[in-house]
Amino acid sequence: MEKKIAFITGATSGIGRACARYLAEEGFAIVGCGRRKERLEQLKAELPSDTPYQYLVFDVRDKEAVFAAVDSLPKEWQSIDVLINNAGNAHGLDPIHEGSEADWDAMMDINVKGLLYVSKKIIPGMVERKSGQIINIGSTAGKEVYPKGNVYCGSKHAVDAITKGMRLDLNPYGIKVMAINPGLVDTEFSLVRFKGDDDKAAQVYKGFQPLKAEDIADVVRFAITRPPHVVLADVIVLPTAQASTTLLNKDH
Ligand code: NDP
Ligand code: 8X3
Repeated sequence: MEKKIAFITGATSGIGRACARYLAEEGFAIVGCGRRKERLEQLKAELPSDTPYQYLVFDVRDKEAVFAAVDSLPKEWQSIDVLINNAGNAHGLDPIHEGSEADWDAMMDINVKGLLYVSKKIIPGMVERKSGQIINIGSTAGKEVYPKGNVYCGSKHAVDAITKGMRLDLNPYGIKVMAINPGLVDTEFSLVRFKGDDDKAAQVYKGFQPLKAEDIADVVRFAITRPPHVVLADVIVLPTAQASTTLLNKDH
C-alpha cells in the first residue's frame, strides 16, 4: 500500500465518520469500522474517489469478532499507521442508584474493553515497525464528573488513564499516543444515550452552538499531520459556550 492507512472505529456516524472523510482528504487509505454495514458501504461514496477503502463490520464488545475482523484485512492493509479509537457512546443518564446494569455493561464493554481489544490487535504491529500514531477519543467526561454521568464518566476516565499508560509504554518505540477530549458535539451521541428519544436528544444541544463532528475531525487531522517530533498529547476541545461539563452559556 503506497498510502498510509488510518483505521477508524465508529466510522458509521458522527466523529468517526467525519474523521474518515478528513483523513481521506489528507491522503490516507481508510479502514472504516462499525456494526452498521450499510453505512460503512455508503461511506466509500463520501471519500475522495482515489481513496483506497476497506470496511470491517464488528461489535467492539466481541473480542473474537474484533480479532477476526482485523485478521481478515488483506495483507497490504495489515500495517496500520494511524489508529483512531473512537467507537463509544453513553447509555442512559441516571443517578447511580437507578442506573441499569445493561447500560453500565454497555459503557464499560464498548468504551473501555472494546478500545483495548482493537488496540491489542493493532499496536503490536506498530511496536514491531517502531512507528505509528494512536488517537483515543476521550471526553470532558474523562476529565470531570457530572451529575448522573457516573459510569459514562468512569469509562472515559478509564480511557484517559489507558491513554496515559499507552504513552508511557509505547515511548521507547516512537509511537505517538494522543487523546482528543471533546465537549458537547451534536452527533447521534445523545440519541443513543436517550435510547432513540429525538426530543430529549435535541434538547441537549438547544440554546447554544455545539461542536460539529467536523470540528473534532479537524483537530484529529491537525494532530495526525504534525511533524514527527511533535505530539498533541492531550487536547480538550469545547464549544465556546461551554466552560465545563455543567456550565453552559445558553441563550434561554
Ligand atoms: P455517535 O453515536 O454518532 O457515533 C458512535 C460510533 O460508535 C458509531 O459509529 C457506532 O457505530 C460506534 N459504536 C458504538 N457502539 C459500538 C459497538 N458496540 N461496536 C462497534 N462500534 C460501536 O457518537 P459520537 O460520534 O459523538 O461518538 C464518538 C466518540 O466520541 C465516542 O467515544 C464518544 O464517547 C466520544 N465523545 C462524544 C461527544 C459528544 O458530545 N458527541 C463528546 C465527547 C466524546 P455502530 O452503531 O454502527 O456500531
Ligand atoms: C460526551 C460529552 O458531556 O455528554 O462525552 O458527557 S458529555
